[in-house]
Amino acid sequence: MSSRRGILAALEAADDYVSGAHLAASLGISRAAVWKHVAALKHGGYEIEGARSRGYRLRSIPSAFGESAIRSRGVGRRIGRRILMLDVTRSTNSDAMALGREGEAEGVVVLAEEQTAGRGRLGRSWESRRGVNLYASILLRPTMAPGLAPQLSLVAGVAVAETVREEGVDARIKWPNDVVVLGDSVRKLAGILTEIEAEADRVAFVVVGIGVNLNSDPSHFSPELAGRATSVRLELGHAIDRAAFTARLLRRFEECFDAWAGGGFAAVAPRWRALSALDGRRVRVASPGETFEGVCSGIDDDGALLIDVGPPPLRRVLAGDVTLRAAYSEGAGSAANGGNA
Ligand code: BT5
Repeated sequence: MSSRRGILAALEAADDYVSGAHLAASLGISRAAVWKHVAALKHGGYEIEGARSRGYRLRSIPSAFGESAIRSRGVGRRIGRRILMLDVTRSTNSDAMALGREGEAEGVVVLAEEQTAGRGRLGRSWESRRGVNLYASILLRPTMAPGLAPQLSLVAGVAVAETVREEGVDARIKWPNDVVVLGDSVRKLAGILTEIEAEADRVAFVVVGIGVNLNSDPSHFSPELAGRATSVRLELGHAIDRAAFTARLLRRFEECFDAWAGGGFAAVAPRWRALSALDGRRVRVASPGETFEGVCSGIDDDGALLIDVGPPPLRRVLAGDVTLRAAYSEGAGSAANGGNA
């Protein structure tokens, strides 16, 4: 048995802490080597607590996260008809775009344990810690004009937020594509990146990329994200089964996507509005070429953000970033203070 498996076996057999000295002696290795193996196990998704005077305690083992584990929880007929599980990749969105170019049919889902170049919008990056979260990209072939692609980010936002809420987290949607938890600050739980391949007036295919922080703990986030990111586990205090979550998310996404395909964004907009994090709030909008402030008045039936800037009419924003002007606990917007949307 390798030292690493020996450590794991000893931790699994014990109900309580096992001292580093005991592990080292029983395996004939140094305490520093024990520490290194424990670090590697944690990297692989094992939750191991370390207490200086007591040693190590195994809290949970990584649950199986792969095609069969997801499929056994039930996925829909189309989204997830093929699931490609990668260990490490640069970006699942890039992989799904490549599959789209190769002619792959709608509904393939690319997943990865880790992304080394996970992408956000506008050249931003998505921190993609190994083994703990969800990184998924869905290939779609809707018949639509290229200009409607941003609506699919909104549709995915509804699917993600509703699935996270099912777990018991009061998640909300921050236009256009963030799923957040509101408290003293706005903490981002998930992000969505929709990319398209289009000819002049017709979309060839769309990739909806979804990153959800499921089991990250604070030490997994870079200093820049401290206080600005959270995970389902951090909100609930217990680990999330990634395969079960993924299956539920794919089913819900399929249902939302079908509603959108049949009735346009108007068919999904009420669900989006019920979860909006911004309504009634003073916000700053940075849209291409211009930055301005106003009070958020919700979204239009085509997905445009509506901003009250004083004199009518409301401004319609089709692309950009929005930041809250006041700490969330201040002010009194309709969605604030744990409203029960
Ligand atoms: C997004 O962009 O939020 C879209 C993120 C999409 C990620 C998925 S993962 C699967 C698929 N493959 C990819 O390569 N991408 C997709 P944006 O709105 O631009 O937000 C990016 C910003 O979010 C960053 O600049 C950080 O401030 C913050 N951020 C980065 N990683 C984060 C994380 N893990 N959790 C919370 N916030 C994060």
